[in-house]
Amino acid sequence: MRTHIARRLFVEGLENRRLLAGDVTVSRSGADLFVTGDGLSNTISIESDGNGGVRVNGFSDALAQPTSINGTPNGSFESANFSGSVFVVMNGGDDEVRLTRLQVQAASINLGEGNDDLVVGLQAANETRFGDSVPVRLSVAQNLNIFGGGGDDDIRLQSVYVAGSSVIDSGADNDSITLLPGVSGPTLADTAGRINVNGTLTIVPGNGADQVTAQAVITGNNLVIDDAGGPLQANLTSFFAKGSAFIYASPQNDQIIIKDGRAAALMQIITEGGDDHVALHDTYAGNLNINMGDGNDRLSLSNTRTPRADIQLGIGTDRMALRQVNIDTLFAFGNSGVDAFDVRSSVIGQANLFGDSGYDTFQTDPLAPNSIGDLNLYSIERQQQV
Ligand SMILES: [Ca+2]
Ligand SMILES: [Ca+2]
Ligand SMILES: [Ca+2]
Repeated sequence: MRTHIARRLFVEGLENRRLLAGDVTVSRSGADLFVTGDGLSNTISIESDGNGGVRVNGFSDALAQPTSINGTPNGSFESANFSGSVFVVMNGGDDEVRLTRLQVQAASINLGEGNDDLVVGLQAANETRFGDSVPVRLSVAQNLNIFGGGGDDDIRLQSVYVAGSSVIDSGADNDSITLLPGVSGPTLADTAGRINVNGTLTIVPGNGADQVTAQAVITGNNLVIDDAGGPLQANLTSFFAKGSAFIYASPQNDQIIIKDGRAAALMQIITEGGDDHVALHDTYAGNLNINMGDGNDRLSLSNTRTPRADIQLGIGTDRMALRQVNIDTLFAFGNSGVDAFDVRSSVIGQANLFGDSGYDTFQTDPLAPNSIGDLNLYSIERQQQV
């Protein structure tokens, strides 16, 4: 039995060495481009030919094995006058894919199983794995959809414009989804560099320990992050959702850090169970709704403004810290467990704080006084000046 398995592995080993980076089938059908990888680890770039056409290049992988394009090792597929849609299915293997320097109708990229890497739009300047062509902004006239499938996927968008909506679903396992502005400017004011989705941007990090990093992202409608399971780490800097922002974490220990975030309508953050940490800095929401779920949670809001905040700290030993916030109407509910409500340098029209069961504390600092028009404390056993 053992020799049988050993022989089979040996034969597969030879096969893999010969065809390690596999073959990618590329074809043009009408206006559209179809790219299909095989079960091996393919490395390709899909980009402009610089002359109104499209080009797909194969590259050697990290083990110097060439990726064939339609049977030619490190070959190239070119097609003139391209402005249609791009459909990419990479299948199994650890694929490395880049889509850049194009204006397309719609784009759909399915990375399949394996630990895949995807770069959309601009790439970091020091990357050489896709050759030395200059990557630039990607424009999509309709929808951009990305599926990571199983495996630890690394999905990076940089300087991308989508006139429709976009779904980024990284599937199971430990994925990293990164949305960054162009190298020229790290802010929303950089209209050429930022990520701009005119409809709704939905990010689904799937099961596993996932990281979502976003900077300079603007959505014409909603920004949605909906994690299925496993701890979520989300760092969101300088985003503007012209609709609402919905951030749903998992029953594990999640961390959500927002700096300079803006949601015109509702910003809703639900972290479910686990010991979660949520921090909002320099942020505005038309309506702020935070539910920390059960577990020992920490919530901090600083320099944050909203007409109305509804906060649920859930069961457990929770801490809510407010610094220099401006809230017209605040409701915060501690639920059972020993909770602390720490409020400093804040302007609040009406603050309603419910301790519920447990020995709860309302903390203030005379050196950082608040202006609270109407303070209502319920089931809070202790008021403390720190
Ligand atoms: Ca593949
Ligand atoms: Ca794959
Ligand atoms: Ca995945």
